[in-house]
Amino acid sequence: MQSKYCFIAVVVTALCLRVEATRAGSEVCFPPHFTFGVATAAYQIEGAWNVSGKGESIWDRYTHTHPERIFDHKTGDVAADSYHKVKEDVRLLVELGVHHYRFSISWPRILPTGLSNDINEDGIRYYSELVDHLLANNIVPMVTLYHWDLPQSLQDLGGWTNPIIAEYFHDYAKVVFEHLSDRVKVWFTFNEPLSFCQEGYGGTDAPAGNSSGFEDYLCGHNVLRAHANVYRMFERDYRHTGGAVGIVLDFAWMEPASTAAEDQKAAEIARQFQFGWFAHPIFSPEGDYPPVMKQRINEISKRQNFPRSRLPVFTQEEVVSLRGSSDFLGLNHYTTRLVAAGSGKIYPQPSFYTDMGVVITQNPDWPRTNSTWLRVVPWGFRRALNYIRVSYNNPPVLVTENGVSLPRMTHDVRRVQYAAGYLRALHEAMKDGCDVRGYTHWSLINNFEWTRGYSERFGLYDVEYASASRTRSPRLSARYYAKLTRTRCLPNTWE
Ligand code: GBH
Repeated sequence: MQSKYCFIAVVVTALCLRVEATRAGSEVCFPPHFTFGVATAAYQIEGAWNVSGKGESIWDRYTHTHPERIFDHKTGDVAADSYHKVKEDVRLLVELGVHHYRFSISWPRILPTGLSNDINEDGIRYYSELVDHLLANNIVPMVTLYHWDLPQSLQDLGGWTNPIIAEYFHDYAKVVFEHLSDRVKVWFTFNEPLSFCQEGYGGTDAPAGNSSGFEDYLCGHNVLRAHANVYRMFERDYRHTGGAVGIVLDFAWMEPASTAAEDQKAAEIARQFQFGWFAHPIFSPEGDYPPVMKQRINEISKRQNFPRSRLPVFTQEEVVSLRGSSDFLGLNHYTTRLVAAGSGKIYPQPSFYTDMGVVITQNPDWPRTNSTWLRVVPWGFRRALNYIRVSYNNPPVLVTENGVSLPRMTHDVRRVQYAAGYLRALHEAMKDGCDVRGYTHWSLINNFEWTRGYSERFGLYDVEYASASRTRSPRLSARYYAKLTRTRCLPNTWE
């Protein structure tokens, strides 16, 4: 009799332990100092494009002069009107319980002509108040100095293709540090140089240089020089404020299309062209551009009858100054691509894609979203993070953007699933040994998605663009994210 009860007790205990174990096993929790936040960018949310002394940016000019290039002929003239709704936006951040907020400063709002001899005090006031509101609510401000809205007057001088811009960017950064470095401790120089150099100077984003394989490399070169200038200036004059400076790079994982050796090699070439272009000069021990990039562009330039490589060359001094010029890596990651070996055909016309010489696709079986370029592939995130760990000696990484666009809806279950899937992959990468310090969801609110206008919606909060007050309302994903920020564990349910 006794042994029978004993047996039952053992079974019950075993079952209980098992339930406990599965619960513990399914719990995905992040360390106590892991920081959760959301991100936005000035031109995408602020509006007030010509208010209180702000100068014209290249995106103002582009949307006004080329409405046909923007979905539905939209502009960021008013956008989500965040210039007038700072307090309300901070209230949303408080509701989300985020630990940090990543936003960008509009260069022409602070320096209307782009040059530091003429400072627009109202621009300083706007960002200074935003920082104060954040700090008053225990939210760490993280500031991007450049998220694509170059002062038009500097574009008139050639923008990022003119080497002088490295000095003007330095002067602009100094003005910002001078006014905000007492309160802002986390800085990013650039958001996604790959995107704005390649699509802005090599393609059809503003300023639409449309000169792939030429102006995109000039842009990248000057952006890197500008980054190093600012990092070294900060190190010298502002390190005592206790702040840190990094750069934000975008990295879609490049998966070989097959196990064939040529496809494996092609994928690595793609990683070097799309990520190494900016990561190698800063994060590799050798510095400078990736060897494969230098070699391919040099060779193809020669075959196209150019007297020298279309990829500019750094001086030894620049190589040294760039090497190690980032306290951490800001990583924007959304999706994964498949890479196969290319035909090797070389056209007389320069092109970034011919230089890279591979074929990039996506697997049609991967779930689609509302952005043609974005398919849901969480495992690619883990691979990208591990690639960074192995290639660049495990730098501290802050995920500065990750998110998904969906049709307009309040009950956005798929956004919750996207975030949960990518955060699980991130958690796995941390178990692999990747030094990831935080995660930032793109985006707080629906915003102006560049040439896609308002047709792609990434917000945890919806914005009613048809109303003058641009009413914000939380989606299911906002409620989910609020649970996550409070516990630092992935919620098991989203209701
Ligand atoms: C981020 O870039 C931006 O930093 C942010 O401003 C933006 O709002 C967010 O994405 C969401 O779009 O030629 O069709 O393949 C993400 C990276 C976006 C760069 C899409 C490449 C490819 C367009 N990329 N782009 S396509």
